[in-house]
Amino acid sequence: MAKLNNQTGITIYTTDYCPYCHAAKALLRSRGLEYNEIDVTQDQAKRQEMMERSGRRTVPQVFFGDNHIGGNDDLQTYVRNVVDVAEVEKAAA
Ligand SMILES: N[C@@H](CCC(=O)N[C@@H](CS)C(=O)NCC(=O)O)C(=O)O
Repeated sequence: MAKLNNQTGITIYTTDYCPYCHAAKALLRSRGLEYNEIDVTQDQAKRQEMMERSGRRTVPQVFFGDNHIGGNDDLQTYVRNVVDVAEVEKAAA
């Protein structure tokens, strides 16, 4: 499994006043991961782009490169699993 800190080009589609968006961004920041935020609150074209790329209508939607991770709940699970694998590998080394 890929190491989290090797992931590049993180994109997160968000809107204002969205607690799940804030939670997802806080998690990325807590891991030292930079991201490109696309605020679709007033931007219908970008919202359409998000829906086409993800097949979903809710925000946030997170991509690592072109790889669709999902919403905040998916991101939380993904990050936890990657970190767990890294820790297991370290312990086993
Ligand atoms: N389980 C989703 C929940 C996302 C969610 O409900 N987002 C709200 C905004 S905070 C939303 O997009 N609501 C609009 C809708 O449901 O169409 C996640 O973890 O990302």
